[in-house]
Amino acid sequence: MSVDNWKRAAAHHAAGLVKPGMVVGLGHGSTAAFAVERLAARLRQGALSDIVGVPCSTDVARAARLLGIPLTTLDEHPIVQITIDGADEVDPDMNLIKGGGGALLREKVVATASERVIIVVDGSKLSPHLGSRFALPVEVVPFACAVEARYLESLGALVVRRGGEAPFLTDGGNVILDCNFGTIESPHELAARLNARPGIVAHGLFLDLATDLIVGDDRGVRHVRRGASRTEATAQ
Ligand code: A5P
Repeated sequence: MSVDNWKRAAAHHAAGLVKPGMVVGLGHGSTAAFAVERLAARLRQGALSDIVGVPCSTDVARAARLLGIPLTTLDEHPIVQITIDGADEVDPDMNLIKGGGGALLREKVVATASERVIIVVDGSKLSPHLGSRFALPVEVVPFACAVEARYLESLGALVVRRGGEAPFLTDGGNVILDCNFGTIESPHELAARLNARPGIVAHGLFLDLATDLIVGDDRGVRHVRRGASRTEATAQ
C-alpha cells in the first residue's frame, strides 16, 4: 500500500468515530482531508446527520463547503466535541509537531477547544523525539520577523523563513519561521519560552493536546488512546 492509502485508512477510521449531532473540528493537511471527504460521504449516504464542522483553515472551509459539510464558527460553537487533524511528527507521549501546512494557529485554537483530539498519521510520522524529523514551524507577526528569528537562533535553531523572498503568509497574515532545533530535549521548556515572546503568535509544539492517535501503515490501522502504551494499541 502507498503512503496515501495508509493516510486514507487512518483518516477513515477517525471519521467513523464521529456521531450524529457533533461539532467537529476539521484539520488541515492531506491526511485530515481524507477524513473530511469521508465525513461528507457518510452525510451523503445518510449514515451521519446533523454535524457541523469548524474548519482549521480557509482551504479546509472551501473544501468542506464544496463537499456539502455544514460549517460553523467557534463563536457559535465554542465547544468542539471531536477534532480530526494530521501531524508532522508524533513522539511516544503523543506530543506533536504540527504546522507543515501553515495552519498551526487555528489548529491549536480548535484543538484546545476540543474535548477529543484525534490525530491521524501514516507510520512515517512516528518519531522517538520531536525535532528529529521535522523543523518546528513558528508563526510570527511580520513586524517582529527579524527579532524573533534572532531569538530563535539564540535558542540554537537553524531558522528559515518559509517561502524565502516570496514569504508564505498564513490565514492570519503572519509569516512562518521553520526552526531546525535538531532533537528537542525539553519540548515543554521550549514551548514555555516561545509562549512568552510577544511577536510569536503560535508554534508547532502541540503538547498534551492529542487524546487519540490513529496510525496507518503496512501493519494496518492502530488506534492508541492517551494513557495507553503503544503495545496496548487496538486496531478497531
Ligand atoms: C497543517 O498546518 C499541519 O499541521 C498538518 O496537520 C500537518 O502538516 C500534516 O499534514 P499532512 O497530513 O499533509 O502530512
